[in-house]
Order: sequence, then structure tokens, then C-alpha cells
Amino acid sequence: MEFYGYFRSSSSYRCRIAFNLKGVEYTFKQVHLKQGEQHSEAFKALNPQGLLPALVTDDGDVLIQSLAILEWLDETQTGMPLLSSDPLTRAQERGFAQVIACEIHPLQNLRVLKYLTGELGLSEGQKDAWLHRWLRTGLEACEGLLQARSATKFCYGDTPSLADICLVPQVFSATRFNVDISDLPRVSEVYEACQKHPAFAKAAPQNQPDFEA
Ligand SMILES: N[C@@H](CCC(=O)N[C@@H](CS)C(=O)NCC(=O)O)C(=O)O
Repeated sequence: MEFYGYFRSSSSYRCRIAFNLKGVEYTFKQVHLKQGEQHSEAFKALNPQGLLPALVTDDGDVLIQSLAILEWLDETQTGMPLLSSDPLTRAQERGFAQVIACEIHPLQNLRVLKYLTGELGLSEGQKDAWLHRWLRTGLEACEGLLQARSATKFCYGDTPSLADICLVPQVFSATRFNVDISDLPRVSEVYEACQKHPAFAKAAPQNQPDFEA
């Protein structure tokens, strides 16, 4: 398969973790977000949204949207399941993942931040206030969800799931945007546990072939 991503893209990071948990090999195709390659005609032929990631399967079919890619991987590849076998826990894992992927992440996306400081003329300080507001609100909700259940090593048990796959890139982004979350103990504990897991470590931005300091 061919995976179109970028080292710092959270949605790409989610997929990389899943590839590693599943033991799936892929050919990496860099799309340089800061250089605007997501807007190229070649990439938009794969994803007309101009957003990463995109996956071209061995049969040549194109998949977009990281949550859809994660579920497709889970349904078609062997290796560690990404969702619980229990329907209730599975719905909770999906809900947690969607808090991040549907509610937090879209508000920190490059195109949104560029619109704030470009067309709307907001200052860097106002942009940072925006990021702080929406990342904190979302991650506090994640903390609340984790606090509401017995503490486990990962979000929903002793093995990682879709919830952890979404949490780790989101915490990485919070750190990158200088949003302090050290007062969110369960989020911090789960993040630290994931850092020690080889599938998560291999997927980290600094370990990617296109990494730039
Ligand atoms: N909901 C989408 C989000 C995709 C997305 O926003 N990707 C970002 C990188 S994490 C992107 O390509 N941004 C480019 C831009 O904003 O111009 C998913 O989960 O795949």
C-alpha cells in the first residue's frame, strides 16, 4: 500500500500507530504540508479535500479520513485489534476517538490557523488563545472520560485502542502549541504508557523519514 502523509500531521500519526500495531508495511509518500503540497493537483486527485492522510490500497483503491482508514485496517488486517470485542467498550472507544478527531483536531488544523492569522487578521497571540481554548476544552473532556472509569494502563484497558491512537497525536500537538496539560493526570499517564509502547515510539514524528527539526 501507499500511504500519503507528513511527519507532523496528527491524522497521519494516528495511521502510523495503527500500521505498527497491525504489523503492516507500507510505502511512504511525503506530502509536505508547510510547502502546500496538499493543494497540488496530483494530491487532490487522491483526496479532493486536500487533507492528509490518504491510503492507496494494494488493489489501487483510495481511502481518506483517518478514522475510516483505522477501521478498514482493523477489519482487513491481522495483528492487534484496534477496538474492543465488547460492543459497549467499543462504542466508548469510538466516542473518545471522535472527541479528538471530530471536535478538537479540526480547530487546530493548518488551514484554520492560516485563515485566522490571514484573512481574519488575528495576531499570533490571538491564534494562541484560540488554540489554548479549544485544545484545553477538548483534552479536559478526555480527562473527564478517563476519570469516570477505573484506571487502566491504556484508555480502555490493558492494550491500546482507537482511543489511545487518537490521544497520543493530540497530546503531541498540545505540547507543540505550548498548551500545558500537566494538570490532567490520566491523560498524562496514558500518554506516558503509550510512549513506552514500540508501535507508538516507531510512529513518533521525530522517527519519520521526512522529519524536520
Ligand atoms: N478528519 C480528517 C482530518 C484531516 C486533516 O485535517 N489533515 C491535516 C493534517 S493532520 C491536513 O492535511 N491539513 C492540511 C491543511 O490544513 O492545509 C482525518 O482524520 O483524516
